[in-house]
Amino acid sequence: MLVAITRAVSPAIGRCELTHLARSPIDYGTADTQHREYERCLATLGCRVIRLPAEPDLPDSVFVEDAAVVLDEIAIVTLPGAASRRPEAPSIAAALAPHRPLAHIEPPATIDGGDVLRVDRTLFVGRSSRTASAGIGQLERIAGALGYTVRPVEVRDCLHLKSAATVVAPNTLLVDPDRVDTDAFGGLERIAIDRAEPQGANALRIGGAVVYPAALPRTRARLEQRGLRVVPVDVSELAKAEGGVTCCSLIFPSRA
Ligand code: CIR
Repeated sequence: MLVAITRAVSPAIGRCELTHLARSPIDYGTADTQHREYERCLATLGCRVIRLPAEPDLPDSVFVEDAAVVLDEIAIVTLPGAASRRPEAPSIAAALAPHRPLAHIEPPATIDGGDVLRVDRTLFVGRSSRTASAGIGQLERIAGALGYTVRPVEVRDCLHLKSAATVVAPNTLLVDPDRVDTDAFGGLERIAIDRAEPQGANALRIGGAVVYPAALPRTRARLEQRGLRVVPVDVSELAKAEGGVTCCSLIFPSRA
C-alpha cells in the first residue's frame, strides 16, 4: 500500500515564491478544486491519501515534496532553500514520524526535495538556487550510510532537478535536454519532452501509471507512444506558482 501525504492549498498561494515565471493572479478556488482532483487521482491509483490542513500563512505549503526526502529506511526532513518555506518542515516531520525514523538537514545547509530524484539506490541531486553543496554533502552522509549513492547534477533555467527530469518507468526518465545535461543519467533510458512544452519534464509515476499535466498533449503523446499509461490532471492554476505534479505529494510504501 502506498501512502501519499498532501496538504490543502493555502489561501495565501497568491504570495508564493517565484523564480522563473512572472507573477500572474492565482485563483484560490480553482487551485483548490484542481488540487482535490489531483488527490482523487492519487487515491484512484491506490494511494492512501493523508491530507494535512491548509496553512493560511505559508503560501507554498501545498508543495509538500520540498520539505522531505522519503527513503525506504528513513525520511530526511529538509531545510528548504527559500526562507519563507522553512516553517513548512516541522508539520511535515510530524506527519512522517509514524511512518519512518526521521533524519534532519541541519542549517546553514539547505536542500529542496524537488531537487532529489531517486532511481533505485541512486539519488540524483540538482544543484539549484535552493540546493547547494552543503545540503548535498549532508544528504550524502545520511543516505550514504544506508547504501545510497548520491550524484550531484547541474541544472539550468529551472527551479529544481525534477523540473528537468523525472522517472516515468523502470530505469526510464522523462527529460528536458535544455535544462539538464542528460549524460548525467548514463545507463538510464531517456525520453525527451517536446520542446514546445518547456514545463513538460515533471511527471509523477505511481505503479504502472504516469500522472501528467493535461495542458501538455505533445509530450503526453510521446509517453503514450512508448506504451505508458498516462493519467492527465489539470494543474494549470498550481503551475502559475511553479508547482508540478510531483511537488504536491510525498508518496512512499507504507510499512504498517
Ligand atoms: C517555490 O518556489 O518554492 C514554489 N512556488 C514552487 C515549488 C514547487 N516545488 C517543486 O517543484 N518541488
